[in-house]
Amino acid sequence: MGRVLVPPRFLASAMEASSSFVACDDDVILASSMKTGTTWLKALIPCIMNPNSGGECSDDDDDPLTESHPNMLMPSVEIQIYGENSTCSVSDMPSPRLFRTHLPYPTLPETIKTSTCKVVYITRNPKDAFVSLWHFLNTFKTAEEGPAPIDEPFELFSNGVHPFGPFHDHVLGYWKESLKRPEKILFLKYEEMKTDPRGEVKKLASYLGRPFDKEEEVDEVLWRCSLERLKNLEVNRKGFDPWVGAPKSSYFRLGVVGDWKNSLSEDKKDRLDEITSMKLEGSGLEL
Ligand code: PAP
Repeated sequence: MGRVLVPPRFLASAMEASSSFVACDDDVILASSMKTGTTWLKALIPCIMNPNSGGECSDDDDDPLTESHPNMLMPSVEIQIYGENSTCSVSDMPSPRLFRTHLPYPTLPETIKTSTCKVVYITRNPKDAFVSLWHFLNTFKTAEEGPAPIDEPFELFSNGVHPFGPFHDHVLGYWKESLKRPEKILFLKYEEMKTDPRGEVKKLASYLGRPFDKEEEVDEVLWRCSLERLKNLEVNRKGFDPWVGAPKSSYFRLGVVGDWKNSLSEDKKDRLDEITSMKLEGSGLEL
């Protein structure tokens, strides 16, 4: 897998997924680098694709989000499907199947690229993605240990040592492909979703071939998938993700654009901004 860094315990399953997963034409694949707002999409996409179960105007009883953490609704190809404790069988999944992946574009299973399945990519300002990751990693620390100092993870992130490959390379891989094949990859930014959630969710639904008929449906889906609602659902408040071992609640934190300001020094901000402008130069992408 080239120089892509995969957490050691997921290396075998990531390689297996990369070489063995066979996509169907009507699959939807959600791709992202870590901590870019994927969980919002893990809720939105199932809601849009299955409007009769928790989508438009149905009550909480029919809403899969009240029963399952969003990680369950869009299982990860490299961790949940091919991982050691896999409980998901791809062949039993009803169509259209919904998956997510953190694999970088070059290592995506070939049939994801060659079939007509749709890929939704979400990204975010690297400073916010890094700070979100740091908070997430701290949820593995005990109260006695306290949060890890930010310097070391910052050095690693800045040097491209990041789960599933350097952040900027990950984004650029999908960005370049989305320019070549906009019908294949919908490229979304977390900041734009926060600024114009209605517009972005309508764009997402149209791309998925499930445009909304009524404005009320958009409101309903946005409410069902809102951070405030998901954070407070019983199913997301207690227990641990069985694959990664993280508290289920750790996928829902602040959701604020620019939260990096509360954790990064001016020096760190300048360093990451410099790396970002150097990496993205000439790509037409701004983060
Ligand atoms: P993952 O890579 O482990 O799947 P991911 O969901 O991409 O994580 O990132 C988590 C971020 O999305 C958190 O951001 P924060 O740390 O800056 O707060 C989390 O709060 C945010 N998030 C999760 N669910 C939602 C949602 N429904 N709406 C908006 N933001 C959300």
